[in-house]
Amino acid sequence: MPIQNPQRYTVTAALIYANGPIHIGHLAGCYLPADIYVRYLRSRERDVVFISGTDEHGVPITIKARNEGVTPQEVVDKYYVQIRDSFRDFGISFDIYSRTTKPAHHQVSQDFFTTLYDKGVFEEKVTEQYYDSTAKQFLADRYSVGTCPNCANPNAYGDQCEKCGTSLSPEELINPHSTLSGEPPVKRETKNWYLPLDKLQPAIKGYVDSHPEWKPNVFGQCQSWLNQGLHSRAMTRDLDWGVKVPLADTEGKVLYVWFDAPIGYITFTKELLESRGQDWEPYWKDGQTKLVHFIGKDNIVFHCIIFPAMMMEHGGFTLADNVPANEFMNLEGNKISTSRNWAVWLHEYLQDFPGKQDILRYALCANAPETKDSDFSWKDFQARNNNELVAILGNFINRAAVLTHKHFAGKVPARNQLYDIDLGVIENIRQFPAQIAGSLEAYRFREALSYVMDLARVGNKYLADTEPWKLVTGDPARVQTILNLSLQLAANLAIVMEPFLPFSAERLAGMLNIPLGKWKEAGRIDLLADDHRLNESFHLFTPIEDATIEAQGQKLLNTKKTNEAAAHATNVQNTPVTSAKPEVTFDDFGKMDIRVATILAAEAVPKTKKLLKLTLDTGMDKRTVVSGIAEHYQPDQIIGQQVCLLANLAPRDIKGIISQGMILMAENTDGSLAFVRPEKIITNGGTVK
Ligand code: B3M
Ligand code: ZN
Repeated sequence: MPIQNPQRYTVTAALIYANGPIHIGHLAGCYLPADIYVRYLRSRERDVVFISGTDEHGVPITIKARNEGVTPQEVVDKYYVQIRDSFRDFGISFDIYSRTTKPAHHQVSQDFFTTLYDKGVFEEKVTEQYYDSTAKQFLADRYSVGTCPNCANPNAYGDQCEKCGTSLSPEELINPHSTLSGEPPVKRETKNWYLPLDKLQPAIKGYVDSHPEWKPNVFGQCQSWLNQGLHSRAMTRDLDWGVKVPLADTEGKVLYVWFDAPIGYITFTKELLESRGQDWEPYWKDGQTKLVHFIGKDNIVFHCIIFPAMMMEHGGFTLADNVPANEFMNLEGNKISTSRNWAVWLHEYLQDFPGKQDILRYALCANAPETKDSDFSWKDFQARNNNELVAILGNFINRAAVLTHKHFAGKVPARNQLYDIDLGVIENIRQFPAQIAGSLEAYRFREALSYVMDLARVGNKYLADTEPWKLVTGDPARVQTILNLSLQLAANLAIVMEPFLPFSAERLAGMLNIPLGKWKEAGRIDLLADDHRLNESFHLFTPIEDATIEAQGQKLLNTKKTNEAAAHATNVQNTPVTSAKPEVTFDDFGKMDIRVATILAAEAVPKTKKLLKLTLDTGMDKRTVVSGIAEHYQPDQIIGQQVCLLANLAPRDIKGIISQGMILMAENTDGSLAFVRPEKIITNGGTVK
């Protein structure tokens, strides 16, 4: 059961591999919901730390380094900065964004390992592991790929199938091959330390079973793995990049990246609280702490099964209260893919839409893949902005502010007599914050956001129903009441929209000339005092033009074309080479003396249809060649053109003319002919080889 009335919260967001920039899928799947949750908790003035950073170990990093021809350190240094800055630019408000390559983290993970080792938790096993004898390297994790034994995905990695989420060992792959050499691996003995998940299964099951409130996708996946039966899993690897195994005689061995990475949450909490001069332990070791891991669905097994097992065996740690993993977000109907550049990259979005982070935050949250995969489309993005942010939220606030400036010199008018319609609005202002909070506490962020918009709709409807602009001369007292309540509602909106739209909430508070309030103030209708002066009004949101959206569509279309061209090129290369003629050696080819020559003269050979008699300048001599091209070229068409000549063909007598060589022609499938000639002018006699 979830912890009731926690004293503090430790909220983590997945430590993404520092091997590439981040895109909307990352934001929608993990970081945005985490940020919304944490901003809400801060607004509730709860004690919360928000922890994240980059995962800088493991095979995904070394593979990237290898592909780019740089060191792993260079890869992580580059992407750490880029990723950190993208998150900062989108207002993802981590308390710390650190890195697993820091020495402090190596120390914490080694200590953790040593504790488990000393307690006798690990099974020490010498096993045969896949080895690439060409690359001279063990094929840990993603270094081997093959077919998933669970779902038949042909591109499953040696540690996990990304299609069905199952965690794997390389030897479980069907038809494995090395990603280094492409060869099938051989086996070689090596020693590693295993976490006996099979033996720990009852304890893990007890933990998972005690959380039936977890999201169905998370709870269901865990149960399915438990039903299949857990296997013991190596916690060390034969690799040279990572946290060194803290045991004697373990040169060339590091901790498994999924052993050290989640410990990063602990290291970074420690780093944060030590920098604040506070004790970190309560955030991980106190039963009154609510630990929540935000992740994408491919990380569920590690956060719900392996990491809890490590923590249980270590002892003294609080286990996660919830792991609200999202499903995946697609882009315009296709899976987001880094390698195919099928993504909206955060840094590119900001170049195209400077200062418009909140629109993306809004569109991603409104369409978040909370219960099933969802799809991001630019049309939807435009509609969310134009029909919701502009037409509902922005429009309401603008009307209330503009009318106040116009009729009351920008000062909040006092309320007068209240009617049923006003009381209805007051009741809505009172109730909505609790409703929004309820959804947020239950990790239903889409629903929470829709309630925020519903509150803005209440404001819009209030203005539409009461039409204060028509009452300015006839009933100014009534206009005062309507505008007062509308502005109070706007001030409430600033508070409840802040977790979702932090940039706009700040700007709205600025327009209202108030500090951004805390959640406990929401629900009240005295957030703005009578006569309080507003600042200049402006449009919080502006419409996005069709042309802007079309430009984004075009960008994706270009990506698609590039991918198709690349796929085509790959297919062509992969077509097996077939030949109508027997194989020749290079020496066979080398016997041909092919030269560039220029046609000096050409005439038809009498009494033939096909033959032309050509005089050629071969650079070595002037010679006659008879060629069967009369049906394709007129003599005067070809004089002066360069051709390629097989110059050492034995002379032949053709219709009484001695032909000294042969012109090279390419033949089309329809039988038409074309000269094979150098692409630039070449001196006559130049060789073709
Ligand atoms: N680095 C996987 C990923 O980037 C992994 C997450 C670690 S969380 C502790 O998707
Ligand atoms: Zn699979």
